Formats: sequence, structure tokens, C-alpha cells
Amino acid sequence: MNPYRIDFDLITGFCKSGIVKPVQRRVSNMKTQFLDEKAAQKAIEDGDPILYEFNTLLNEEKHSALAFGTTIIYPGKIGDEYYMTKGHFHTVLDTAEVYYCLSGNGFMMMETPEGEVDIKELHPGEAVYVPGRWAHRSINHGKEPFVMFFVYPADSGHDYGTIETKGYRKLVIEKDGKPIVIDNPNWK
Ligand code: PAN
Ligand code: ZN
Repeated sequence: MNPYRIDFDLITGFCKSGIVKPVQRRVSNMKTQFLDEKAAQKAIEDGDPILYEFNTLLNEEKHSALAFGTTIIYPGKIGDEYYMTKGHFHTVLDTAEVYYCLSGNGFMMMETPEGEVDIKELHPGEAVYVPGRWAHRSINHGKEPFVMFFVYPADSGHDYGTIETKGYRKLVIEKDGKPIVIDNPNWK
């Protein structure tokens, strides 16, 4: 392909020129992944809010190319659990990803198939390197949208099924006004 240029806002993460339209994910798109399924059902009935949006600013989808874009996770909770992304492994498991926090703050929750777990908090100006083999989910425990820029090998692919079926080993919920990490009682 030819060299390519695109704009995105460093605070909101959106493409101001409108060339790229965001993908939106609502509670109904990941209802079974929340700990409090009744709260998730109620949120759906009360208007099914958007949990997060992401902009794939480029995906050349060939080996040796890069895909990049922005993710915006809104502030909020389902029950005691913060708004979060679905999370996934890459289909080509051993492919890495970099996330750079533009605004807001939150966590990157990561785990390997072998059961190692790591969680990194991100503030504006901080980056996290997600090595190959690590599933990744972004969680907004702040009061503002949590906005990140990401880049990964374009042929990584997204395996959502493993997380949908098994869940994450750990969850982040709010207790006494603060985020805490707990074991997921529904993990299979
Ligand atoms: C990101 C994610 C994006 C949305 O581009 O796809 O943050 O999260 P889910 O894909 O889990 O819904 C990425 O990690 N790409 O590989
Ligand atoms: Zn990824």
C-alpha cells in the first residue's frame, strides 16, 4: 500500500475528520461476562449503554504490516464491576501489542493460558507492552473516559471465544469506593 496519514484526537481518541467510524460495544454484547448478570440484564433493559468504542485507524491485514487505533472505555459500573472491554487472546497467540494511555486512567488486565496473571495501571503518558500469549482486557475505574492508542501486528487476529467461554481468572470490582482485584468465581 501507499504511505497513509490519519488524524485522531489526543484526548477523546476519535477521528475528527470522520474517515474512521468507531465500533461500539454495549452491555448486551457481553452480558454473560459480568459477574452480576442481573445488574447486566437491568442495564440492558434501562437502555443498553455503550461500554466502549474503538477505532481501527488502519488494518492492512497482511503479515509484516501493523494495525493501529484507539479504544475509549466509558466510566461506569455493572453492579460493582467497572466497565471493561471483552478482552481476547490473539489468534496468532504469540503476537504482542502496545497500548499508550492518552487520557483518563484504568487497568490492563492480562493473563496467559498457563494461568499467569498481571495487571498494570495506566495514566496519560504511560504505555504497557502486552507480550505475545497474554490475553488483554482494559478496565476503566476512573471518572473520565479511559482512552488508549494501540498498535499490533496486523495478522494477529482476535480470539474472543476462549474468554467468552472460560472468563478471566481475575476481575476488578469496586469495594468501599476503591478498585480491588478478586478471583472470578465463575472462571471455568
Ligand atoms: C484492541 C481491542 C480494543 C477492543 O484493538 O480490540 O481495545 O477490545 P476488544 O477487542 O477486547 O473488544 C486490541 O487489543 N486489538 O488486538
Ligand atoms: Zn489485542
